[in-house]
Amino acid sequence: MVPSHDLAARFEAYSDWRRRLALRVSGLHDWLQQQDLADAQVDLKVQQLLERLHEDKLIVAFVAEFSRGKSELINAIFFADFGQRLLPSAAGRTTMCPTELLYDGSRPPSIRLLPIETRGKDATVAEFKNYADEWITFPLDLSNAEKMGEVLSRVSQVKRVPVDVARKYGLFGTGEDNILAALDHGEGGGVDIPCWRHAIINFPHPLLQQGLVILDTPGLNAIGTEPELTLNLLPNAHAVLFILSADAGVTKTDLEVWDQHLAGVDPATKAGRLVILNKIDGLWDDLKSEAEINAEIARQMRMSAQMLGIPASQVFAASAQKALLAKVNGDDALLARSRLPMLEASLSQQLIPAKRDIVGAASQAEVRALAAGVRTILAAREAGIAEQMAELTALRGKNQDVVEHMMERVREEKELFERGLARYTALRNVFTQQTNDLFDHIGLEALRSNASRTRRRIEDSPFTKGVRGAMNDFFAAIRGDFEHAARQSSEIHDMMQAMYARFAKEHGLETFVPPLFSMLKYQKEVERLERAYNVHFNTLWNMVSKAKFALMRRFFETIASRVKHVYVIANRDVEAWLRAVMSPLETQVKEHHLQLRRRLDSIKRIHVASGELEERIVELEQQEGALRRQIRGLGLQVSGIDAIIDAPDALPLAANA
Ligand SMILES: Nc1nc2c(ncn2[C@@H]2O[C@H](COP(=O)(O)OP(=O)(O)OP(=O)(O)O)[C@@H](O)[C@H]2O)c(=O)[nH]1
Ligand SMILES: [Mg+2]
Repeated sequence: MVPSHDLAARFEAYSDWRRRLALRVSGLHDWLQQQDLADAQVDLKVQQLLERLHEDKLIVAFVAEFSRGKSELINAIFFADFGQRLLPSAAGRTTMCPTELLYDGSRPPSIRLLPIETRGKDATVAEFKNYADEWITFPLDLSNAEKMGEVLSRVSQVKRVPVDVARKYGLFGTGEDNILAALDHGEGGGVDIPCWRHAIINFPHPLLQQGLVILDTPGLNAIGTEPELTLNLLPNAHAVLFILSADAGVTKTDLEVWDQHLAGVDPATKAGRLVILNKIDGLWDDLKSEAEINAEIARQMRMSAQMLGIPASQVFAASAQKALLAKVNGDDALLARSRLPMLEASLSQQLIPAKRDIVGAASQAEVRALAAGVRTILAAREAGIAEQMAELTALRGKNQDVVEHMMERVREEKELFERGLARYTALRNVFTQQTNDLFDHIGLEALRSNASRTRRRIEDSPFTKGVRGAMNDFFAAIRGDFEHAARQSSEIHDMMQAMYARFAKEHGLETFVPPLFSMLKYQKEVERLERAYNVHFNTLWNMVSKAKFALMRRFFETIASRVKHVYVIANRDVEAWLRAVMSPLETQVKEHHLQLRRRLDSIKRIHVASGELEERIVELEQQEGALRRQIRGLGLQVSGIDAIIDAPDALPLAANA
């Protein structure tokens, strides 16, 4: 299976680039270890960076009303090399639950299914992902295409249940009588509901192996009732493809799906939102000229852009079905006519370079920070050697008295510094107190109690006003906590800055300006969630009546779990920042102390045997040379990494065309 088309080629080039970058970063780490310059902090940072490069994911989601051809389009874009239809695609409602396609090498090829009954519990799909026993797993036999198709068709499974049960799971509300009517089997026979709430297909396709994640979503029947999709899965996707069908145009329900899932999306993240007018083969008419057909397709594309309120450049036409057929049969003329290659080219051009830039800039910043830390140590060592050298050179031809006097001076300096260490210890205590206070506000414990307070209030007063009030207070408390944390972190910053200045002035340590910490990113993310909540609250509220309570709870749980995610990241970042602010001082203090001891030692030795002086000077010169080589070596390592990050894509020619 050699992916031959543009998107696959670009994606492969991107993965290759990540691999080369990771190799270079490992190279830097090896070098630091050889040079005895890697401490636990460096090891940890490198390991985290490598993990991130390795696990980097690119998520592409497909959203539409049912039967627009989402699953077929996925088959055509990503899985044609497989020579068959991988995902079930058929008339009527086919995909019944959100389906992720990915590859996790630590598991065998399989499909994992989360039973619909889990909707009766509070936890979100993201949380259920941590509990393997909640899922039902079926292995995939890669050598048997037919059997595999059968297993994958489980995403279409439905079962008949009484209407009440469907409502209990929050699947249908009174506003959705039209859907109920369509699914109702009459005579008290109940309705068909999806068997599964979520599916994860673990499949070793080359693109998935490289970190691509595809999200196929079901049409109208389940959409809108799983808040997770709108609040979590879709905002996290790097690209969302919205599919229309040329035989239906933009219908009322298309607009509903669009409004609910794509219209409210942050303009900042709107990049990577494409609209596809599918099934254009329906317009192919042997009695019309190619020009007439193209004019009709162009007209429909313009209209769709207008109705959805997006630039025409973001609308594409395609025939997923013909594209799949063309790829399987190697029919280039049909493939061109299906227009899929144009869509793929645009998707990869919008998606992959942007992703590469983000990953490149983040990696570069981390490597630079790492190198800066090492450079500080090397610079301190260099300064120490220079000082010793000056001291010893001054001793040339001097008598014992002078040496003694010199020794006394260094000894005094050392004692003074050791007294200064008491201040350092006191500072550490204040630092710990302030850090604790910071985590009291933005730690997970704070969030947990805020969430359970809100949960109780929603239960006590499950009416619009009560729920709204509880939710508003929930967000207000979070805002307050982040504001407090922002003030606290800036206090820590100022205190540390003063301390660095003082150590620099009194003991000649390297001046270091600790970086500032900004909470803005997390505050913005929480604001985004609050906006999403405001947008969806009314829709949800009006849509459901009997199932309102179950749905509201799940809605809240989804939001709470997104907020928790923000907290987890904020906590991780704050911890890294605190280390970055404190550890240079620790290192400097340790190094400086060591220097003083070394200086004292070498003068002591010279005091005992004056012949040692010249030998000691030569030794220092050698050390200085070695240090300079290390500094140069570090520079070379870093520029090797920069070269990979800044290099243009090494794409095969065909893919560049
Ligand atoms: N003529 C034509 N039919 C298509 C095309 N793409 C998909 N179809 C057909 O449309 C029907 C629905 O396709 P699916 O891929 O199942 O659509 P979906 O959007 O995944 O639908 P749900 O899973 O139900 O939400 C199937 O019968 C496909 O064969 C196309 O480009 N041209
Ligand atoms: Mg489908």
